[in-house]
Amino acid sequence: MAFYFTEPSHTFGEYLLVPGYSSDQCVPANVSLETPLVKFRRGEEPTIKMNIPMTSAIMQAVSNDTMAIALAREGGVSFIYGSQPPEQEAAMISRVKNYKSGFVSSDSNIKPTTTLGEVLELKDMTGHSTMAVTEDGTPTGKLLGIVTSRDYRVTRMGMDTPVKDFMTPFERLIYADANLTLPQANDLIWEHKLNMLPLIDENQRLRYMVFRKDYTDNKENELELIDERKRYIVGAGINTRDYVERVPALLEAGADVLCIDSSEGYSEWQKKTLEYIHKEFGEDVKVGAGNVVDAEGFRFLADAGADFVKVGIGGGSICITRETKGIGRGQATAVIDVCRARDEYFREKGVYIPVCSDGGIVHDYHMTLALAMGADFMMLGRYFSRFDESPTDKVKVNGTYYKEYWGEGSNRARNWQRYDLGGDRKLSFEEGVDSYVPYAGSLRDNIHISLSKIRSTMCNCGALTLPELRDKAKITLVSSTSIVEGGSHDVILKDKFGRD
Ligand code: RVP
Repeated sequence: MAFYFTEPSHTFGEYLLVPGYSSDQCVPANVSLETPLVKFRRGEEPTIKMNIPMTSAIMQAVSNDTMAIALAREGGVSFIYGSQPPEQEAAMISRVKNYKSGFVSSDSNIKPTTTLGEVLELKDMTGHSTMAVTEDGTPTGKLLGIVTSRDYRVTRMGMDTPVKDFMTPFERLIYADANLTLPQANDLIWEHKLNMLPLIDENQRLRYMVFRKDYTDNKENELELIDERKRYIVGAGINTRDYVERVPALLEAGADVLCIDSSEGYSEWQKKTLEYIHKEFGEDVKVGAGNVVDAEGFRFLADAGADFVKVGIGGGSICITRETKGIGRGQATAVIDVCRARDEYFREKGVYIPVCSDGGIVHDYHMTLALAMGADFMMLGRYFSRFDESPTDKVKVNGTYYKEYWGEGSNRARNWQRYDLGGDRKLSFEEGVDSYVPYAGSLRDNIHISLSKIRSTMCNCGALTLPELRDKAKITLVSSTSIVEGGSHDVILKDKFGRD
């Protein structure tokens, strides 16, 4: 006879936190959101920790190198999507690892023969008025001069005037060596009252530009997540099919952590993948696995060597797995069950395997609930897809901006490796949709608001760290009537007033 769980499947929206005692030390500024990313033994420290409990989803519409840099800057980790050829994924990893904060590659490049008319066109297109003049017009060509909007007067000069007649030539430029550190570059900018400092190599080839206007951005972010060589930490998605070829390429490019990306992870495929990687590349290569939704699935992946375990089936905003296949579990119930299994495993074996709650976060308070229920960190797709840094197009519909967001199991992504069970090597049916989400602006602005809500709620619960939140949280299920009570009710909102 089938096994029946005694408890129904619940999701985050069905729970609330009940406040606990807050001392006068319980203020948001004292809250730490530090959390382990990979497993560690009792009494030891994990080799990778995050400063905020957020990772971005292994999805085409979410995690590329731009997202990874922006998120690492705030203290979290992106997992670059694996549904692309290994060399392309490795190139994204390598761009993150080689990124130098504050050092910008030139995006407006001209030659001495470029005309004023072409300069103006380029300025309209990029929105940037500072342009590097290189011998061959490439971003890394020999630097011959700089053009800014102070170098020309549109009303007095012919549109066919060549750049070489009005640029500031190399001999009159203040420039510096590409090996300069950011603080040194900023000092030069201040000393010489420059708007931009070009950095060149020993052959006078342009490497980077450092802008005065970026100064406040360039100051170190105290939560940024960097390795021992001060490079941003980045993760990479892999699958259970081409790991023999993909994993070495990603490691070579500098990936700090890998994660097997699968809609259902309680399988021999995952065990084989984990075993192969750890045997071939050693235990120092960290690999997360999943997704599972119960204690049994967790135990299986823990024994197979997973460095963290990802939880969630069918809860993703773009996911239709539950509708198409009838498998899954309410995200809150799944997190609670798996976290209990993680704690048991820790008591028994002395090994702590972090749990990631993946998918289904709609409101910021869902994040706090996931953490209170035991998740060490979250993986978010829809949340990050709305920001400037996601790789998708921003579109305007009826005066409102949206970003595109599609599932890995949609016909658009066709990530069959994520869903394949050893069958036809193709996506036999869709498990995801193609959609729009409201555009929300920059990652930094949004993340700061979400994190300040988490810190504030933690203070209400009397917790200054995530382990303390798990210990102290008092959580209640809510009735459907009290959910209505939770929003504004029995008033007419002013922005609706007077409309039909
Ligand atoms: P959400 O944050 O609710 O948008 O969910 C993102 C998660 O949904 C991903 O991390 C992944 O686990 C899952 N996903 C991605 N594609 C699909 C699909 O096409 N069904 N699901």
